[in-house]
Formats: sequence, structure tokens, C-alpha cells
Amino acid sequence: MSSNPSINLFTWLTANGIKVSITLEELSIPYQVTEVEISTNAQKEPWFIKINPNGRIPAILDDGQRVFESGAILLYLADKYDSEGKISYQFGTSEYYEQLSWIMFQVGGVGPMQGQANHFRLMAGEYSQYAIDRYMAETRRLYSVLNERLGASPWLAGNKYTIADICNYGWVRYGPIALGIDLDDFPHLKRWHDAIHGRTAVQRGLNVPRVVPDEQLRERYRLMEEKTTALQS
Ligand SMILES: N[C@@H](CCC(=O)N[C@@H](CS)C(=O)NCC(=O)O)C(=O)O
Repeated sequence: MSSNPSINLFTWLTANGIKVSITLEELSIPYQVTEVEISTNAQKEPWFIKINPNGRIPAILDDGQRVFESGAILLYLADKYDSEGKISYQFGTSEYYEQLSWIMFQVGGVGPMQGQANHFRLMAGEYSQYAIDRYMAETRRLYSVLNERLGASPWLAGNKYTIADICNYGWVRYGPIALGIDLDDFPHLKRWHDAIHGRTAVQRGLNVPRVVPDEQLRERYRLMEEKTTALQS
């Protein structure tokens, strides 16, 4: 570790939130957690807007330095606290740009598309089969891209598990739980998911800010889907 961290993580138990807690756990960085309960819109309160002007979790404060957007946070943590390259590649190397590409692929692709699939399947105030089909298909297409890559490479950026894997895992974890996606349809992605899921630091990161068993999460999403489906005319 290159300097003394004094990190406060502002988060909630979501696909974007766990990326940061897992990274902090992988790097054994001490941190405090502030729960930002998005179901009560705490992320839109003025105190939090000062930390993330976009009013979304996750965000961190590190000794006064704010960093928001999960991709930026992972890159910041790697730059500042992973000089040994435990879970990141060194700036300027070919693998670094591969790592950066898969991070951008997640924040610009998997996150927004799967987020819309979540919205229309689980949260929308009206039922739209068109929107559900469109975003589910796009999510599955993006999973196929990951699957293809992982058929050719052990990890997304190369031979090492990195923040690019953590970034994408955050969302792939929620595919089966929230959207009923069967990872058996994507065998290389499943192999990769299971390897990441089995890591001790990942298990610790998944319990931030609260422990919620997978069964409880599945049931929560099942009830949400039931409610949205009932709006079908
Ligand atoms: N691009 C952002 C997305 C952040 C995001 O959408 N966070 C969600 C939780 S996963 C959130 O705060 N939602 C509440 C809201 O939209 O107000 C990132 O990668 O950090």
C-alpha cells in the first residue's frame, strides 16, 4: 500500500456497490462504510450530492478526495493502493489497456443495459413487453461477448484476475438472482463467475453494507417481478 488510507465508502447492496467493497477487501484496505439507502432516496440528499453530484451510489471519500462512478473508483484504488499489481495491471502496458477496455465495456454497456432490464422487469410503473425483451436480449448479448472473451482468456484482461473482472462480476452476479438468467447458457462466463464468487475477499465484499442471503435477494426480486407482471393489460 503506497499511502495511509482513510476511506469512507458510501454504498448500498447493489451491483455497482459491491464492486467497490470487493476491491477494498481484495486490497485489504481499511475503510468505513456509510449506508446510503437508495429505496428512501438518501442518494438525492444535499449532503450526498456534494460527494456525488449525480446522486447515485457508490462513492468514496479518501482523506477529503471524493471519487464517484464505480469505474473511476476502481481505477483510483488501483492507482493509489495497488502498486504491487495484486489486482491490476501497470499503467501503459498492453494489459492495462485491455483492463481499461473491459471496465468501460461494463460501465458503458452491461451496467446500463442490465439496469434497464432490471427497471422494466422489476420496477416499472407500467408493463412493457417490448422494453423487457429488448433489454433482456441486449444483456444476454453482452454476456455472450464476455463468454467469448473468457473462452479465449482465463480473465478479462489476460492471465491475471483484475479490477476488470471485479467490475463485470458485480453485474453478472445479479443476472441469475434478479433476472433469472441461467449462467449454464454461458459456460466460460459461469466458470469465471464461480471462480470469483469463491474468493474470500469477494464473499466479504458481498456483505457490505449488510448481509442479505441470496435466497432473500431472489425472493425480493421475484416479488418485484410479480408486481410488475400484474400490470399487464
Ligand atoms: N454509472 C454509475 C451508476 C451508479 C448507479 O446507477 N447506482 C445505482 C445503484 S446500483 C443507484 O444509485 N441508483 C439510485 C438512483 O438511480 O437514484 C456507476 O457505475 O457508479
